[in-house]
Amino acid sequence: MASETPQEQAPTAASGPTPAIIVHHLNDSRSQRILWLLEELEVPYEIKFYQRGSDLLAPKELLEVSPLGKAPVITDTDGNVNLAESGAIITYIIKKYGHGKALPSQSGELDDLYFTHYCEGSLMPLVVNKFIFSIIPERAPWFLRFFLRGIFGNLTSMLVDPQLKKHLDVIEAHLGKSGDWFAGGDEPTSADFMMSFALEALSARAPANVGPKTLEWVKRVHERPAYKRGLEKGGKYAYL
Ligand SMILES: N[C@@H](CCC(=O)N[C@@H](CS)C(=O)NCC(=O)O)C(=O)O
Repeated sequence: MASETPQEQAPTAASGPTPAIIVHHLNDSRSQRILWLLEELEVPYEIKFYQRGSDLLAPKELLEVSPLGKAPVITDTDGNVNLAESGAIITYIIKKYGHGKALPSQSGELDDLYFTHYCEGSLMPLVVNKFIFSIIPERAPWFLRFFLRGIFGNLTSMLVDPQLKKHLDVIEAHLGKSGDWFAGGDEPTSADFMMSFALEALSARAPANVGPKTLEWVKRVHERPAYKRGLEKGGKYAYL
């Protein structure tokens, strides 16, 4: 959700010129995508850190910058904008601050568009369900765990895993054709920044159906100097 009144000018990470952009960064979250993007584009930024609670939810302070209280959110002090939703943020930053970087070639435009939207629209709901279904039994009172493991295990294997396998096969086949990046070419584009969180999480926590090309792609992302800088500034990250 976008608004035009930033709540807070936060202190923190970057050096150099005074950054216009503040990244509201939740640990182990999709906001890692934004740090990677900003490092690739060499756009100065500051980070305001938020820590998940023991319930894994974001702290209520995030509600001060975005009504849904989810990460990522950016504040762009040049324009007094608060913007949530990683796809929107990535498109906004590339357009306003990219100076022509991170754009696909003409032949990659459709793939870039597709995977930029596919990630949150179709893939992430499955990833989130898989992780939530595995967490629920472990957080239940001990005497319910055995039964809940059975129920949620069945739900996962009947409803989530077959779908997820289909998606991972499509992704693997796509990377087999596109080469290093989702939209082809020599440099990551919007599609790659979006896909990073989903494929990192699956490779780290549920690698069973993640194909070799997809694992290579995740490795390629992690080897980027810009990715490493974002990681260093963002702090501990669970999905490496
Ligand atoms: N579709 C949104 C999803 C935002 C979202 O669910 N973020 C998670 C972190 S990965 C979050 O804030 N979780 C904490 C919570 O729900 O309290 C996006 O791409 O930005």
